[in-house]
Amino acid sequence: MNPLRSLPRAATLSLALGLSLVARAPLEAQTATVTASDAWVREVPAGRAVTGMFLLLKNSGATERSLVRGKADVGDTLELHEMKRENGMMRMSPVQAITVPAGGETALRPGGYHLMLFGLKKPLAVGDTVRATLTLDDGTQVRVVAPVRAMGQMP
Ligand SMILES: [Cu+2]
Repeated sequence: MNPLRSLPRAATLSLALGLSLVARAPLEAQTATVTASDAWVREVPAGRAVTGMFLLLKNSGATERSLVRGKADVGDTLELHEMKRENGMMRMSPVQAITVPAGGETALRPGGYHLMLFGLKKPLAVGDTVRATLTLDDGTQVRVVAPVRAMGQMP
């Protein structure tokens, strides 16, 4: 092989590879290391426009990730909440992020972290399904399909 001819070819090839890597970056960002499972939403009686969503977040990656926001198809707003005991009372408050440790998991469940759905367009009954999209701090998104469960039912 003539090295004088193959050199520019190699340069062209690596340029092409470089370009395709750049072009593919948004797709690779979609291969999130965080997945959601066991998702469910608490049943909402008529006259109430707020409910909670619960799920398990697992991080298979080597980097800690944080859930920073989300959106659900049934309501106007989705907030990240935390429920804590304060002076003997259970209080809930919004949090900026819910972290999922590298190689670990974070449970969102009644009495702890949860997602709060506000501005529900209609009551949610057992058998209904809620779809949500959660966004992580690296921009990746996790899609969630959550069945509605009865009020008192805990997983
Ligand atoms: Cu809440």
